[in-house]
Amino acid sequence: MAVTRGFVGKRRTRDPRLPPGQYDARDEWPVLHAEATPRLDTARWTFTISGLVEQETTWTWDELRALPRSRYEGDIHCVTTWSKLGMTFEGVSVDTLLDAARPLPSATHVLATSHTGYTTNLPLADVTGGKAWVVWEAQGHPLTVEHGGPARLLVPHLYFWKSAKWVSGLRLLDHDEPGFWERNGYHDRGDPWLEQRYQGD
Ligand SMILES: Nc1nc2c(c(=O)[nH]1)N[C@H]1C(S)=C(S)[C@@H](COP(=O)(O)O)O[C@H]1N2
Ligand SMILES: [Mo]
Repeated sequence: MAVTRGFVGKRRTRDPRLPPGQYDARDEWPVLHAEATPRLDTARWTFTISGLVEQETTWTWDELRALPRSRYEGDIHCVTTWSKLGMTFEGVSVDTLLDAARPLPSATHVLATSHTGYTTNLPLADVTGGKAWVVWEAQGHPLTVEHGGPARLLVPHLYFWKSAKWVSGLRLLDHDEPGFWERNGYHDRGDPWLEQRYQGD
């Protein structure tokens, strides 16, 4: 019956928000990390922007949370093929942090670091212009420790391994320096719409 076929066809339509090769994880939010989950005390937690900046700057937990808030509403995409659509994160825009530290003209890349030693590299252009955040809330609740709490980097237009959990800072560099997964075969940039999963993609 035509009506039934139409209905089935519609149900099988791929959500246009899903990049190629990705599926919608719906109610599930997988937890993925390489290292042991750390226990970080917000009383001693800091976030530092260092390297090629006019003013190396460190924020305490309270100082970070006193900055103007910024929200991301949208999708995230893990290279292991799950995506989550319509997520809400809150924190501070990386632009606000860089405005304080003032990158030197020679800065072209950043290396994001974590309190655990995890690293990931990004072109400076991928963390400026409203494309990246340091977030401490997800779905209206404080970020859980499994998902990187107290705070993580969020760079949602790239595969999620760029969103360093337990983030400790950004180091500005005049060259690209591969991070943890990038040294282990993942792509340097990781654009999910171009399926930049592995080196050479
Ligand atoms: N510190 C740290 N951050 C990390 C990782 C990691 O191993 N260590 N893995 C990345 C990868 S591959 C993914 S998919 C996401 C997973 O975040 P989630 O556990 O909140 O879903 O964290 C990213 N950030
Ligand atoms: Mo991932």
